Amino acid sequence: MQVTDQSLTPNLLKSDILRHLTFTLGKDADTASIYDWRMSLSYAMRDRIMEPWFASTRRTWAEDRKRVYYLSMEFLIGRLLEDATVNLGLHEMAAKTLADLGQDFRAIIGNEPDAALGNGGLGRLAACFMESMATLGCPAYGYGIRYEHGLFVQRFEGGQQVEAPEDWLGQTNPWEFTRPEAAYTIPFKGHIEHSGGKDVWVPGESVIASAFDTPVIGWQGKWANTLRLWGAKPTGMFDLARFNRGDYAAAAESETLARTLSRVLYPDDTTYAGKELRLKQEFFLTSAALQDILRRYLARHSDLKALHKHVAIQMNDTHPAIAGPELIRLLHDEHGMEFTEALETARACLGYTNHTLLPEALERWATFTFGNVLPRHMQIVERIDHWHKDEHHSRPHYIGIVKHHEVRMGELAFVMAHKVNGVSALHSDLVKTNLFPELNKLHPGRIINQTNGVTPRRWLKMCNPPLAGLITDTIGDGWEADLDRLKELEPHVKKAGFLKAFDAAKRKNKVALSNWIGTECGVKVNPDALFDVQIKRIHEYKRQLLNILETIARWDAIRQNPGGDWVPRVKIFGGKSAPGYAVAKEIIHLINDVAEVINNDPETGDLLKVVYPANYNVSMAERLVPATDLSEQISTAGKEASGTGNMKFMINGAPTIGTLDGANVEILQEVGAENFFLFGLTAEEAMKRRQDPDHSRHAIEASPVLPDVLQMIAEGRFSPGQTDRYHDLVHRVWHHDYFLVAADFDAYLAAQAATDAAYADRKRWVKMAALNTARSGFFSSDRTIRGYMKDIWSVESAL
Ligand code: 26V
Repeated sequence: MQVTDQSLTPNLLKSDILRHLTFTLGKDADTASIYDWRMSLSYAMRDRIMEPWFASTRRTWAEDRKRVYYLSMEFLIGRLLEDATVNLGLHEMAAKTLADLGQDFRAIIGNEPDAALGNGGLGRLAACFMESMATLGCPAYGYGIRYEHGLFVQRFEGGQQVEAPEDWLGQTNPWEFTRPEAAYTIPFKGHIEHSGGKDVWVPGESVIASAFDTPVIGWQGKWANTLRLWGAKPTGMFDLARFNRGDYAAAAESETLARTLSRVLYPDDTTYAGKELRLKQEFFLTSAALQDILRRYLARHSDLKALHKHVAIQMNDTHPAIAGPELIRLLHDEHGMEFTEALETARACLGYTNHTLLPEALERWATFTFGNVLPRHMQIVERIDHWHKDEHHSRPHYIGIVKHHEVRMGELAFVMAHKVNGVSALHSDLVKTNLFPELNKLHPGRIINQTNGVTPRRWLKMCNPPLAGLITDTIGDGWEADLDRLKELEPHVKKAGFLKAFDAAKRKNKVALSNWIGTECGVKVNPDALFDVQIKRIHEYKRQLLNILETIARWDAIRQNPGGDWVPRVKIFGGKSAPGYAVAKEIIHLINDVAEVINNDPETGDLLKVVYPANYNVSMAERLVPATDLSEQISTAGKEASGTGNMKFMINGAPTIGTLDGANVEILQEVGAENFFLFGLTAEEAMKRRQDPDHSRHAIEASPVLPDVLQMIAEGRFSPGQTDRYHDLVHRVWHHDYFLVAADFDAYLAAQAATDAAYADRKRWVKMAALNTARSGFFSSDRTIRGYMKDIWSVESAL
């Protein structure tokens, strides 16, 4: 197998780039734009991926290896060019070659659009998993949708979020290969006919799913897998007969459906909306993937009963949970397998990962919608439900897949999977005890844990060259694919020289970020201030509100005592709200309003700044994470399934201020309590606290600070042009504080005071930061994928 390409010399790379510039882009070096250079470099890198890609595919076929199929409605992959140069071991050579050609490498990297085919954590996890599977030599395909428009672009107008369409495919995408030969018909609607003792689905409409392949190259180019994204196309010529009858709109139905199906990513990851188009997208992805999987299997095998020995299918949340009924339909209706056997075969192939406990995000489809869009699947779901009830006579009457005229996708996924997993230790426990307690009793051992991870190639090697360089200088190379080796940094954490170098690496990143903030936000920040960062989707449970309330309290305290021994701080926020999530949008408005007042206050000056760069995305995270001093992970305990941003910060040497929620629990365990700023109610205490109907009023009245902070907001101190702007928001904190902002406020303030004290002691802080990096090895997604391979997929590495 290919390791880093040794045959490529700087001269060869240069001629590759120039050849692509001439023959692929049709441009002369004198007139080439930054786009042309970026495309030429991308093609030159892509050329180097082909050999390992083909070799991996050939090996998998030749050795008849079991393959993993990762089904996900989201792949938040971000930019691919720099990642490719890093994994091919060509980063330095590429940078130098472009410099020789008189080009700015960083600017070329920055010219690539950020592929935002996802909302947040779930989609980014899928992207990290793809990279880790390639690194580990796990034969795998990712299956998703080739959305023409990714997650919307966020702007602020008067401090409020405004959404604009994203257009990543507006320019040619150099990483994808069109595969017109891989195309499947995806049927919808219609009715069921009974003929020959069988139920036969007569679809009312259909589209074609057509494949676009992107190679995913692992570390050192030893293995490459495929991310196969489906685009929708009309089934053929439009209906000429209907057109001739003057029925123009109906004649173009397939065309309209095809246009809309893969047009845009659903931007709401907070509430399940029950929209028919979303259900159609889910079936479109799932059916195309399963048809492709069976075609590939049947090319070499004939016994469909042995499918599970060769095929492992992972459902990323319930979004592709129609995979259960669809695989049964394909096996039973199309290939004649007996129903129960089809069900058991499907279940042996399928795994289900749960990513949220929030009831409003759990998918449930009205049987009316479900039966209308997928009439045959409605029958199959009912049959699965009856079969399950018959198998388990002790199943309580209130448990079922179809209940109250709804199809519950969580229950469906659970029943149709041989393994169900949560994404952190705490979350998996809650999946057992709170989400599926009865199903867990009926199927002991089915629910397991696989704590999330992130790829250290992108989230350390690539995004943080100063720290990555220091690590290599200190413990040698090899840590990139064996992150536990970061432990070897521990003995060095005692040495002044190492700590000085660690501090210098962080400071370099902070200076770079300060400059960027200056241009991007027009705010001058002091790189020696404590950079306190909260970046993630805006959601009430993530409690950006708690953070901004503390910011106001801090501002007020500095003004009360301007001569105090304050630690200068920069509060950095980033994140988008779902377009229809009014409360989240209010919080965004408040943060921007508070920033406006604080940043223009000469009394507090450099002691406190608040910045909120618009349009947070993967590339912005790559800039912010390495420059962060303090990682904000302050969700209401029991609500954040895992978090993965928390891990990125830890790896990059930022201690956490956080609650006992999601993977924070495991971060705390790994790093030790003395290197983590813990505060707040536990999940259990939070549930108890809510039983007091007046919990927020009690908490506010008991707090020496919170009443004043809320009063300032309510009076319009931050919205002088509209003093009642935040009346509703303040009222909610007083009376409907489900996420316990008030209850945790004083504890958060105290924890923040502890961060000031720790930061003021330079040596102590740098040591803490370094220990965070040294003890972060567990959070590599390589570790996570090894767990899935062993416990869920039963698949071996090909390396
Ligand atoms: C939910 C929904 C609801 C219905 C319609 C569209 C839609 C799209 C996405 C989602 C995803 C919500 C679940 C999610 O993103 N969970 C996050 O998963 C991360 C990876 O496991 C984890 O780290 C985060 O804690 C968790 O919030």
